[in-house]
Amino acid sequence: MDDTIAAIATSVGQSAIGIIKISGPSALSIAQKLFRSRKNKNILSVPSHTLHYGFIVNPKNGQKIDEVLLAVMRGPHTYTREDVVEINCHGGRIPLYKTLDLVLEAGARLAEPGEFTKRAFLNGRVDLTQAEAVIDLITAQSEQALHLLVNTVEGNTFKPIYALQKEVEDWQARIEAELNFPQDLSWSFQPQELLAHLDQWTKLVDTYLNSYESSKFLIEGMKLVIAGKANVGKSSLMNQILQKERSIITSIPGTTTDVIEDSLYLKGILVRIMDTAGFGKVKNEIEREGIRRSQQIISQADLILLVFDGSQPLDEHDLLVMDLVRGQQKKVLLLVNKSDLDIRIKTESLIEFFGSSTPLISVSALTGEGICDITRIIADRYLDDQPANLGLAINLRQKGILAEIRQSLTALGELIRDGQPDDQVAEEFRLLSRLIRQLRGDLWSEDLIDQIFEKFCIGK
Ligand SMILES: Nc1nc2c(ncn2[C@@H]2O[C@H](COP(=O)(O)OP(=O)(O)OP(=O)(O)O)[C@@H](O)[C@H]2O)c(=O)[nH]1
Ligand SMILES: [Mg+2]
Repeated sequence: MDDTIAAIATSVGQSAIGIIKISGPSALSIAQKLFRSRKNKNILSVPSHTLHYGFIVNPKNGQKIDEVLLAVMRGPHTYTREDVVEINCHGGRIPLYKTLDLVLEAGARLAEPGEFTKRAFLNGRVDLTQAEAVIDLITAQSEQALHLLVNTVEGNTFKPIYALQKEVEDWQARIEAELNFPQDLSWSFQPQELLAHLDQWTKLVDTYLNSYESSKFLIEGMKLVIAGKANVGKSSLMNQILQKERSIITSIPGTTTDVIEDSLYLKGILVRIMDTAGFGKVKNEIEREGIRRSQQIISQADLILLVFDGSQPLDEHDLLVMDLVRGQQKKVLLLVNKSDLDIRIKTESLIEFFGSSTPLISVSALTGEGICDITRIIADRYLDDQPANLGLAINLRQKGILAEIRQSLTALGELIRDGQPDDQVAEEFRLLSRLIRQLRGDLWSEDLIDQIFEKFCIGK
């Protein structure tokens, strides 16, 4: 980290301004080489956190490149804790890239994706969960997600878990002391006391784990896939839900050959809805590829709307999709379409196949009957407000570690109930405290850090 990095921090197109960010020990001296202040100020000696008007000038030939405002911020009170200069250029491709070129020629290195935030982490300004929340904040898909993530960026979301670490370490010390001086074959404290703590800790961790899915929807949106046999009315339902003519509908089976995507907001959450090619007798290469794509999209769904034609008994193609969907172990909403016609499907066999907790709605894409029920059930059953109310947003990495913490707590409970003070209990406590440190990023590996930060955009 002894080199100086630079990147364009805003998206490049046509905009009022565009910002080039420079961070590192030479940030100020690089700026000094390129910047001509109107009042002939020396950037190396201006006070920190000040803004200066002037021009970026090519030092080789004195040519003016752009009219800019230059922000000078000396470490450690900066995003990276290093010296930072931000050049506010005009927001076109040419002024931005030309200025960046000069910055690089003057001694900076082009930053990797996420490298500014990585430095903020490595320099101890933020912990890993805060850094991760920065990525999610940039891509967040709902206003609720924004509130949750700002909370994490500020460092509040995991405070209760970090507080738990202190308690865990106190107990660990106490237990290790007992093992070092075993006067007795039983604990010097009441096991009930520790069990009560374990219970409390488990409840806390469960609150986080239970928030994972809904907070994921808030941050990334929900992927809703409409699947089923050919000609059952998938595209008609897609259009009804969206209230627009998005997919092509015909009476010919195999009309939809590719995945058609659109989106809508339910409870302020982005729902990405995907219409797929129906399963049936494959007549050509196009349909075969369509079905392959349907299978692929089904495997990525958060919720599958599985559509049947209510006017026909189930046939082998329905069964094929049913098997495929059940095998995925995904959330499913069963839609029996064409309720305006005579119903010949046996809905009992569907319920038997998917279990009675899987919701089933009778709908008609032709008359619009039941369409409101689809969106209501999705909103009520799958998009709950819990994480927003609790202020919790957790990502997949954090969920993985929290699940391990949960397991470790269960294992500890069992060991304590078994009674004897032994080394295993101490070992489990050590594991617990290690896991919490991993969560916060006190323990990390190069690979993990690379994996996390490469998801960032350049300039962040
Ligand atoms: N009576 C009636 N007909 C419907 C209903 N929904 C769809 N249809 C008709 O069923 C046929 C197929 O509809 P689509 O929406 O194209 O069906 P699909 O499942 O997308 O078909 P593929 O794309 O071929 O897999 C069309 O003729 C629709 O008009 C309904 O609720 N009632
Ligand atoms: Mg279709």
